[in-house]
Amino acid sequence: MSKQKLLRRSGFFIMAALAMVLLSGCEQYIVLDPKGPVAEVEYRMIVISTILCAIVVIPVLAIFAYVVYRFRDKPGNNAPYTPHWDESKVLEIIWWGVPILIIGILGYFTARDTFALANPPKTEEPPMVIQVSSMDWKWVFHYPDQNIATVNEVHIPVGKRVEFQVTADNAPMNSFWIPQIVGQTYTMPGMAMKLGAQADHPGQYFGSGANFTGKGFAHMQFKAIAEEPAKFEQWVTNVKQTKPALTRAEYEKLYSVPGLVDKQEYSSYPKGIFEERVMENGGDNHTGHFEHKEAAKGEMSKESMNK
Ligand SMILES: [Cu+2]
Repeated sequence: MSKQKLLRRSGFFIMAALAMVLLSGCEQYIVLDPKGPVAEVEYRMIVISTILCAIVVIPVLAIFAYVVYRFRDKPGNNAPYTPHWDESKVLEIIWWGVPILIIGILGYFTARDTFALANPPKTEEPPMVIQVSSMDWKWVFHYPDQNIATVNEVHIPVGKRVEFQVTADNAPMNSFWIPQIVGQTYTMPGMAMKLGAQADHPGQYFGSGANFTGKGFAHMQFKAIAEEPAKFEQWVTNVKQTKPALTRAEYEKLYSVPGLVDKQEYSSYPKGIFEERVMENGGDNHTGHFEHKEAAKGEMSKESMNK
């Protein structure tokens, strides 16, 4: 194959791949299809940063293509050869000014949204708390207000603020992620982190661990089911009436025996076991809801950590 043919052919493949990505729509890219206010802010950040990057990337690629074509070595090419220039005020201002401006804008939006999501506005109604433990290789959800628990499936009421408190139990660090509802937060043994979430549309959403944790990692997916508050309450009542209780012995088995389990629902669970496990594993609590273990404070004070 001649060089030109090869070039043309590879160009064709690149264009085809690009077209496939652009034309296939957003439905299969769930991060581009937010279903709640938190995911919407995150989606906006993706769009803003993509546009800002495009301001640099598109002209650079276009100039690159032009330079390669215009100044290629070819008999009879009369492109001027002027190697002895070193400074152009105009060009220097452009290629320092544009990136500085872009980083400034990007930094502003990133800082604004990150802080806004880390400290969500105080609402009159306290958020509903769901405590999440990642284990090898399953997700365990505790609902302290309802006193029920689920494994590998989480239910949340639509239109209500939910506070997820996340930790890893007897397992490596993982990352809790429901792309259409809330971005990732790391789950760590002995450490409780919190993140605010809300679903505005009923539906079943894909949830997953986004951090490699070993053999069963690929199966650590769960369904997040967002339903109208009345239906949510109905589900809670149903679980309370028809499902078995999660005993302490069974809970210990969940975190101490690595393996995959099916979806489970439990009418109750050992009260306070989430807090207890965080304390036992190190007691580094960032939720601001239960006490920080004295010994675990280290160099950070409780006040500074809860902020
Ligand atoms: Cu910490």
